[in-house]
Amino acid sequence: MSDTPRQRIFSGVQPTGNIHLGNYLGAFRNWVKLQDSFDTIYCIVDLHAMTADYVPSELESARIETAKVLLALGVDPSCSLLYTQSQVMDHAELAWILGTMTPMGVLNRMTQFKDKTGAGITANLGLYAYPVLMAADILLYRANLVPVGEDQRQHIEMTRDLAERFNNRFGETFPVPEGYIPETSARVMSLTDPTSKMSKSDPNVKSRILMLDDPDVIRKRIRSAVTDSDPEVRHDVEEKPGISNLLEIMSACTGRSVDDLVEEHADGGYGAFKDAVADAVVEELAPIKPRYQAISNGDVRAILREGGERARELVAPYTREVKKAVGLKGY
Ligand code: AQP
Repeated sequence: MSDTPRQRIFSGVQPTGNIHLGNYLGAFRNWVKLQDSFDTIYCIVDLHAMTADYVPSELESARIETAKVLLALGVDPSCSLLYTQSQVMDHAELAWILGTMTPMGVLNRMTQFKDKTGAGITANLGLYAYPVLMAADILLYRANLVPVGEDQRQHIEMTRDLAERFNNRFGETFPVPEGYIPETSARVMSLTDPTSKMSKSDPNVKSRILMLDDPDVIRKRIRSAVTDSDPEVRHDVEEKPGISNLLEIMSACTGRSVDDLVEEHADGGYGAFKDAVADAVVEELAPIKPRYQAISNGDVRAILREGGERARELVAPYTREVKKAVGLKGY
């Protein structure tokens, strides 16, 4: 047996609504896959969720619900650390330290901030500094790999940059982490507007498929997915974004290549193709609901409570070391 420590993985999810197919294919499927071979830490990032409008009394049920779905997807608390961000306020402490090293020009280039404020979310300091808190989440645990969807690529780049800045200025402290982004379905698009990403905050519920949707709802959503008037099934993101999105979803759910699927469905018409996509999604999501129904809220609370305790113990020496390095009291 090798004594080399396992590489560490960190990733997070906001408790801001129902988990959808984009979250699952872009990130959470990898969370589950990677937990056998890595030291995996998964966090429900409720401090991030406060950057948009929210109702305080609903935050606890949102945390529980998000954790329950993650457990149903296969996140296993016996091998992964699962907890909520506000249990470990070291996240916010490190974010402050990293914030003092983050140039405004870098934050001004972040596209998520522009997208969210463009969509009507009030621009507050927390939302502007969101990528700094995300960098702190990852660096706090000295993670090596971060499984996320394509939309987080820019934030990972910024995290790498901050790790290097910190190491150059205060001495070698953080590994420079890498994003772990899937090749297919890294950016699952909306079913009603295939030029925008599938998103929890889209007011149109028909734009997404949720983890706990019944098969008939999934079929209805896919049948009504926006496509185009040319009947050929072909992968062409510019000309046929809707069909390309469905091809990628089907490829991710079946493990078959997009080329293979195009060959099979090219001339069969959109109706038959959409039915085949729906079958693949229904099959992929089938085990989730029964597992979800078997988990009690009490079990989830106990898992998060224990996860938070373990996370606090894990980061305490790291935080001391960082504070000492930057000249703060680390004792
Ligand atoms: N459409 C997507 N395709 C692939 N991956 C996606 N992710 C999100 N949307 C897609 C990935 O899911 C993980 C968790 O995301 P999050 O909960 O932190 O929030 P988000 O990225 O803000 O997700 P949403 O659904 O898009 O929420 P809103 O509407 O609030 O912006 C991340 O790894 C993300 O990359």
